[in-house]
Amino acid sequence: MSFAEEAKSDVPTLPGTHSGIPPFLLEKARRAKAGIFEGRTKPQKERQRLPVVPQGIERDDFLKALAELKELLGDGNVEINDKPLRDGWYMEHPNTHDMMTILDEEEFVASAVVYPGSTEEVQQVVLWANKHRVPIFPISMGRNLGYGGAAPRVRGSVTVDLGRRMNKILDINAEDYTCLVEPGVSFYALYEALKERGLEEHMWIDTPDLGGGSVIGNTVDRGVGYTPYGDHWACHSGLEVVLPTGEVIRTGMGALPNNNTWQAFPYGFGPYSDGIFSQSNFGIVTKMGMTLMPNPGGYESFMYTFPNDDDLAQLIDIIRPLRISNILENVAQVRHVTQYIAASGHPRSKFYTGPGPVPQDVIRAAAAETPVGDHAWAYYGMAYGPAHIRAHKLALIDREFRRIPGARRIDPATLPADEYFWSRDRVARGVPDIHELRWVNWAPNGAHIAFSPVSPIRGADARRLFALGRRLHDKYGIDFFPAFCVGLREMHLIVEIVFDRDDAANKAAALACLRDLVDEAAREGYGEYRTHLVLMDQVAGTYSWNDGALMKFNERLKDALDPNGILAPGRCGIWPRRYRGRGWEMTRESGERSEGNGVEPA
Ligand code: EUG
Repeated sequence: MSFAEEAKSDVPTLPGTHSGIPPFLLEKARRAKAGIFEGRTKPQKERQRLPVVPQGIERDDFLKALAELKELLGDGNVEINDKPLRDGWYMEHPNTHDMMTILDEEEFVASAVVYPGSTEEVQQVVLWANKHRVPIFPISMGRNLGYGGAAPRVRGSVTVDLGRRMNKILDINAEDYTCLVEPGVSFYALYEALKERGLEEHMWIDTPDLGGGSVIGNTVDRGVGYTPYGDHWACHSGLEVVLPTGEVIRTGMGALPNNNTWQAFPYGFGPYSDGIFSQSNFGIVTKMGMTLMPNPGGYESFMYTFPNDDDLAQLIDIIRPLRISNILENVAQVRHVTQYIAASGHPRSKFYTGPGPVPQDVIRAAAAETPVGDHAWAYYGMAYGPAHIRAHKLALIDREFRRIPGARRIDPATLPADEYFWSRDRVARGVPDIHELRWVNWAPNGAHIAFSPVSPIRGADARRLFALGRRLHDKYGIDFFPAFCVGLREMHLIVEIVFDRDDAANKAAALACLRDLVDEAAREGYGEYRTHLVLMDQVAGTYSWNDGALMKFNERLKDALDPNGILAPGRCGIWPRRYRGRGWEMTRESGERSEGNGVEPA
């Protein structure tokens, strides 16, 4: 397909394509696609000597091993990655590389992709990888965008695309409010399934800002959504996991044959094993249970704006007691006006063509022209329950928020249908959306990568992180998009850096800025809750208490569970024995090279 054909082809939909858009979002997705391809100039590069062979195996042996894999799973279920790397876009994303790469696109690149169709076939792939000492990298949907997408950490890994053939909703239990899903079930697909069964008024899902991700993938990476069930990991119950040596386990009650509580009681008996399968490389999750939320009997979004950057600290201190006592009930977002303007979907060049970050007076003038009006911060929240219960909570919130001079409650009735507020409204009641994609158009060939530190819900901390982010973004000439996602007793600050992935200088500045952000934040006691492939070693290195005791423990687990080091080596900074001490870690000093110097011979 040529670039022009790709731009013109229609957006794939559910249920025909497991990773497709639900029909109710199709028009919106078409417009998003048109906008993205309008701003795209990046050419496709010629490729050399394919497939990329992972270190530790000779080219001929590798090709023979791939032929054997085809015998095992069928010719059509193994694809060599020997075509030009096509970036696509959110709804038609590649499974071969990071479509938003901050390095050369050939760094985090797969040699081949395999499509298992069952847990047994995942076991076969794992046994094959052990036999040939080939690194494999499992993905569910591959939409972990901003954190590496579908890309493997080790160049030439074989991507195990679980989602393409393992995308069934195995159960929706309308009495217990639970479901059981396979890796290829997106938030879009789960929502559609509830609608199909006429259950969407009865029970809600919890969706991230964008709904195209895998429920399993997002949850095991400890992603966040915006209803009271926003902590996805806390809301899961029960895993089925293929271990790196090929055995299958079920965790929690799943270990009891004929049990009837796998999705209802997450712990079972004995050590709670699930934790080691989140943000790790200790197993491949092939099934997961998830709790669903009962319809609370009403809901009501609200939005407040605050006029000054400096209002942040007071606002966060007001939020803390309200959030901990559950007057503020959901994972809300406190967003800076710069990101609000970017979410208009217009490129940055519409507002400013000079060097460095867009000046704040330009941003503020643009905000003044919007239906929301001029502001520095906006709080997007939702109250749940019947009207009289909401009224009680909303009155308390109103009284508290108005202590900030210049605070304004925005009347939703004044906002047009395509205003960003309504996207937050849908997401906070579990209706997945695609609106959030708009700010990616801020840069031509727009890509994004996140800095995501955790902080207490305290004004002084918010102020410190905001100042740190602003200073380092200014240093590198980058626009600063902070959004605080407020959990129960902590908040995730999400800073997405938007860059032109065809502009080497822009990418280098973004990466240098991120490395400074991680280091300086760690010095002040802030650590990331999740990170991109390129930053995993650095972030893991900040969790260094007691001479790196936690990483030593993780390495012991890794070596015990995966003695040949085949499963996602390097993921979350955990390197198997075969790779250690050979320069595989990526740091500021290692520059942009993702590979080390060989692996220990088999
Ligand atoms: C977002 C939220 C995240 C994250 C990355 C991006 C949304 C940006 C709360 O977690 O990790 C608008």
